[in-house]
Order: sequence, then structure tokens, then C-alpha cells
Amino acid sequence: MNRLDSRDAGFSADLDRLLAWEGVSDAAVQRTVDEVITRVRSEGDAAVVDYSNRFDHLQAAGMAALTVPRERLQQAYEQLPGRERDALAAAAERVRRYHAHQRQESWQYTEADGTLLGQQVTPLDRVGIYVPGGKASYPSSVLMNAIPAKVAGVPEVIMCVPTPGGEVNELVLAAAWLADVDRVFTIGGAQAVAALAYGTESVPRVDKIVGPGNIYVATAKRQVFGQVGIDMIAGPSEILIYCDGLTDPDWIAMDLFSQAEHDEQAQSILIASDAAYLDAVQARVDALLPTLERADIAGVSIRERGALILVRDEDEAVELINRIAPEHLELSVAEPLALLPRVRHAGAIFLGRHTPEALGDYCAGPNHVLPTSGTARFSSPLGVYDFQKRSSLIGCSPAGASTLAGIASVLARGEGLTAHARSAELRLLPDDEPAPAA
Ligand code: HSO
Ligand code: ZN
Repeated sequence: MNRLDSRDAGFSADLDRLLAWEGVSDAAVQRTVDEVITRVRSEGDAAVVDYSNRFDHLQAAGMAALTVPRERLQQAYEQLPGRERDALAAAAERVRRYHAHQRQESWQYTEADGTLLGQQVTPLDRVGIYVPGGKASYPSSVLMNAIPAKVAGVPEVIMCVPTPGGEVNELVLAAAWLADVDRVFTIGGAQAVAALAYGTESVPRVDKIVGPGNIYVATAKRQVFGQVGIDMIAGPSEILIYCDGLTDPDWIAMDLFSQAEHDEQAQSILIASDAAYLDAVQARVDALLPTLERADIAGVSIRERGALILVRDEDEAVELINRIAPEHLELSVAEPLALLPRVRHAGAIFLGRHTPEALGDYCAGPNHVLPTSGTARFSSPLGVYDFQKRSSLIGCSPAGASTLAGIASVLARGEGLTAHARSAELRLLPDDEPAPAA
């Protein structure tokens, strides 16, 4: 793993280099995505079928072959081995319970002049969930994306999942059933994003698209933003662990690996103020790496993007945490709650040695779709609030309208917008007539 020391003169620059991640797609990807979106917009289903056959090596005759009936979802769920079915159901229940706390309610109040003001909260009408295919096809992500939408009250959730070579992931279908997904299409890539954004004969147009994907999916989401809402453009997954040097090094090594095994670009970082402890973790990383099923992926991630960072003390550790603004933060210390008020930027915070990220990834309850690459500075985990929107409410009484008209007419005339001013002035009550203009 990379080794950094906050006492070194070049530390800050080294850290920037370590954290750098270039998320911009190249011109060739951009061109392909442009072409796909344009064709799906003009040709609809025919283009989606054509691209799916080409990119996913299928022989679908039409969209019917790329549509999964609801009964098939139920069947996938019912045919799962009992242990898997129970685990999935338990996870779904925990996630649902947690997200129920996030629901925002409408509110109203009345000003002294009788004016009613408020905010009406409504769910989006229709949402699209993108689920990657192949190795990154995670049933847990189906739950994490679909359940908050359903808790928000979204009536229609449409899921797209590519099936490269025709291979369907039964757990993904079962999770879709559990999460009450309404319709599933086995399409992926930019063509799925375009179909969801603009609609085709078979795929209904949605209002927002959420869920991770490869560079083509990310580029397409960026491109259709504005036509529809999107959740975020996710970078590689990261974990930052701050440890007081008293956690079993095996635990820390495996927590670092749990992120590293996601992909070669994933980033796992450990911060501690004890150099000997960092040595001990490095030794366990070296010893345990060959025992991993995904040692090839985790090895690249750990060697190239992983790091052990030595800091002077806890204050410096906190400063670094806030500078990195990690997607996942483990506070592997005796008193995590004492540290918590000083942590300002992190997607999810795992409190104490007994709270590895893996528990949050699957079943603790909070969402595992989190802001990556330092974006926790300004954004939050995916949640129910991402599927709700707000309308402002204003209802004036005659007296309230008259008071406001006095203010509005002055400001409108100041802006030279006299129709605004006259519209307001028509609501003036006789006693509130403004003084004639000088
Ligand atoms: N750690 C991933 C989520 C995940 N882990 C899915 C396992 N399955 C990104 O937060
Ligand atoms: Zn994970």
C-alpha cells in the first residue's frame, strides 16, 4: 500500500495525487452515447432492441423478449434457497424501516394577516432504476434504490438491468419483487438511459433515473439530465478508516479489502497515529490478500490506490477526514461518539470497531448509495427525499393581499415591471392605497 506521513514536506501534494480521480469520459465514449441517445429518441424500441442485441450479444426479436413479467420476479423470489430468501427479506425490512424515518411531510402556517403559507410534498410519478449487469449486478443495490422510492410513494418504479449473453441474475429479480418494482426491462447501457429519459413504445418515460453504471451509463445520465432528474454521477467506491491502533489488524485489513474487492479503482485508506500499528496492518494485508476470491481486483486496488497514512494525533486525523470527505468512514476507536461532532464530511459514518462497512452495505438500514470522490462535502446519501419534491403554497386573505401588494408594487416599479405592479395594486384595499408617485 502507499505510505504517507503527515510530517513529510510533500504530504499535501502526495495526498492530492492519491485522491485524484478523473471522472470525465473521453470523446469516443461521448460520440457513441450521443448516437445511441439520438437513435433511441427517433426510432424508439427498434433502436433499443438493436443496441441490446449488439452490445449484450442477444437475439431479441422485439421488446417483448426484453421485458420481464411480474410473475417471473415472484417466481425468482419463491425459488431462492430459503437462507437467501430470508436474508434478502430481512435486509429489505431493515432498509424500509430506516427509510420510513426520512419521509418529509407537507406543512402549512398562517401569517397574522391571514395569509396561508406552506410547502406541499409530493412523490415523483415515475422513476427509473438502473442496475448494472454482470459482476457488478448487486441485489442489495436493487433494494437500496427501489425501497426509498416506494417509501416516498412513487407509484411506478421501472428497473433496467442488462443481461450480457442473456444471463439473468435471479437474486436481482427476487430483490426487485421484494422491493415492489413495477416493471423490469433487460436492457442496459446508454440505450436504457435514453429509453427511460425519452420513453419508447414499450418503455415509459420516467421523471428521474437513479443507480450506478459504467462509463457509458454515467455519460448518458449526464447527457439526459435536465430532461429527467438524476441521482448522482458515482465515482469508484472508497473507504477511510481512522483507528486508534487497538482494533485487531485482521479486522481492519478485511474492512479495507471489502472496498478494494469492488473494483481496481476502489480506494481503501487507513489513518492512524501509531506507525507500528500501520506496519501490523500492512503485514496482515499482505498475508490475507492471497486468500481472497477476488485477490486480483483487490490487489490492484490496494497496491495502486490504497494507503496507510500516519498522522501526529487525533486532531490531524479529523482534519484529514474532513478534507477527504470519504464515501464511507469507519471510526474504529473506543469512543466514536466523542469524535462524531467534529466529523463534517462523510457519506456514511460507521461507529466503533464492531461496525464494519459491510453491514451497512447490506442490511443495517441506511442507504449504500453514497456520495463518492469528496462529493460528501455537498451531497447526501440516496434517500426518500430524492424521490419527493416540494411545491410552495401561498394563499392570501384580502387583507394579506393588500399588505403584500403595497410592497410588491414598489419593488415591481423599481424593476420597471409595471404589469406586475398593476396586478398587485388591483388587490389593494382602499385604506392601503400607496401614496401617489411624486
Ligand atoms: N460498497 C458498495 C455497495 C455494495 N457493497 C453493494 C456490496 N454490495 C458501494 O457503497
Ligand atoms: Zn461494498
